[in-house]
Amino acid sequence: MPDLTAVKTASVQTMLRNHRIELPSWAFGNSGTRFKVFGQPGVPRNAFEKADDAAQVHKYTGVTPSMAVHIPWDKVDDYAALAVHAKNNGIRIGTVNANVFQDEDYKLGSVCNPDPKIRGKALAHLLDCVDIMDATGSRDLKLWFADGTNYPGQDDIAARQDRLAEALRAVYDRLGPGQRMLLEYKLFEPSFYSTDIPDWGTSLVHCQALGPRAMVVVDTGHHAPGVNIEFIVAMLLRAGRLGGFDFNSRFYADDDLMAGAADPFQLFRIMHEVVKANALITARSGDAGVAFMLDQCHNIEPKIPGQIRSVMNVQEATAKALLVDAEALRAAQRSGDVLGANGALMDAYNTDVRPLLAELREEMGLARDPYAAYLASGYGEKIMSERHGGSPAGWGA
Ligand code: LRH
Ligand code: MN
Repeated sequence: MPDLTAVKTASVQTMLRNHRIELPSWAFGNSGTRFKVFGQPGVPRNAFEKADDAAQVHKYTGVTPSMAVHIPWDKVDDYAALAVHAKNNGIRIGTVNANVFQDEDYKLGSVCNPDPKIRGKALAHLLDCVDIMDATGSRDLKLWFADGTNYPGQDDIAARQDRLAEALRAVYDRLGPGQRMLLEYKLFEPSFYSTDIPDWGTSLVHCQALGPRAMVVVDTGHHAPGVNIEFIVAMLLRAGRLGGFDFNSRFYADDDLMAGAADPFQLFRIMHEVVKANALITARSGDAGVAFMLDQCHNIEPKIPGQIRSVMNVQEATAKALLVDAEALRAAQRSGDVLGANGALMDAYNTDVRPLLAELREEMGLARDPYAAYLASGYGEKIMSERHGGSPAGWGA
């Protein structure tokens, strides 16, 4: 059984207290599917209001001091002012996400497009995003490309990789000191025959060709059904190239549901690999370190409570991973005790860690249940009554 002695509990709580989870600005705006985007009352109208809502999640969870932005969804006239606004609300602007997947010109791709003019336009946007990082003090530039093809023969697979490598090199060489590039892969959608960065191997090959500050991002919704994601995590940690996670969950494809909602056991197995590799606590500056980010859409559920619940799900999976009796597990593994080894992991997974987390929050001066505390705060009602006029933020797709 997991060791729940005071000493062990205290060390687990110390790790959880210092664990950081980054929130996606776009989770606070309206989102949906190609069938319908259901608007919700009170959603933010701009990046400043998104930062206000993200600050609420940090106020009640204590572990989400940064908000990732997406350009142009979070375009503002003065990014330094946005960073100051975030700071005044107790958080900071985190990862900058580029967007070269919504402009009419990108129908046949952005940096992989056959047309050099369009590739130039896409590259200019990526370089603008590094300028924004300089203004916000962000460390990470996250790149996800929708680039791909829908029919065999539509374009040359290898030629598109050459175009991609050329653009990534130009961006990598523009990065300033302490800045990193996080390269995200995705199996399919919106392209349905080939995607130019479809899997971790393709992302890793490009990152290794670029240099030490190019890292792979694992979005938990971007794999084929049945893929063992924790195996990929273990491999990327071993290669020193796991730059971050886009946590969400799915039953079928890129559903972008709340992290841990569809498959809490998978999230636990992933965090077990992270904990085992001592990669949980990241140094904010410098190349190394895993960025734990949420990348979700609350299409039908309230946004801020959805984010709080997601953070709690990640904390619960992490707490269980921290409770794995590593010695017992290793001993069983080395002696070929299959059931003993699996049992050591399942004991931790089957441990109810909610009391341990509630106690930690109390020690941090927070409510034991951040979800209930937020609902009781009246903030949701306040923004619904205040935020009239202007256009609610969304994906603008
Ligand atoms: C692509 C993706 C990527 C983001 C977007 C919001 O599916 O996961 O991380 O840019 O969602
Ligand atoms: Mn993502």
